[in-house]
Amino acid sequence: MIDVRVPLIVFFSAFSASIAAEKLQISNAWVRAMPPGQKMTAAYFEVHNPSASAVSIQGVSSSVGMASLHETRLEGGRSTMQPVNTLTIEAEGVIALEPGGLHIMLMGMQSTPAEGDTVPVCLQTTEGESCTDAQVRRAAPEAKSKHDDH
Ligand SMILES: [Cu+2]
Repeated sequence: MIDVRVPLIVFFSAFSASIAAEKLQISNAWVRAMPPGQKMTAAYFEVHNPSASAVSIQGVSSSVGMASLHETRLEGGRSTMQPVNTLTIEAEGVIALEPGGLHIMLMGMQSTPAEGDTVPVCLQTTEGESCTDAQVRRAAPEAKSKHDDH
C-alpha cells in the first residue's frame, strides 16, 4: 500500500502547485472600430482564471495609447463610467468585459486602427502579465454562450 500512496501524494501536490501559478487567459478580445480622428475607444474580452486561487487585475496597458479599466453603470437613468482599480477573478472564474459593463478604456490614441487590425492589450495581475491581440471590429463577436440562451 505505501508504495502506491507515496507517488500519488507527490503527484497531486505538484499538480496543484502548477495550477496555482497559472496566469489569466484572455479570449474573444475585440476593440470597437472608431471613426477617423476619434482618439478613444474601448476593448472587451473574456478573462478566465484557470488557477486554484483568486487572481487580481491591478493595471492594464496598451502600446497604442493610455489604457484604464472602467465600468459603465446606470445611475438615475444616466450611463456613467467609473475607474476600477482592482478586479478580482475568483479561482476558476470567468469575467466578461462587454459593452454596458466592464471595459478597457483606450485614450489618447496616436492613430486610428482599421477594422480587422489588432490592438495589443495587457493586464498586470498578481500572477504576472497576461496579454492578447484584440481585433478591431464594429460590433461584438457572437459569443458561443449566447447561443445557449435560445
Ligand atoms: Cu470607459
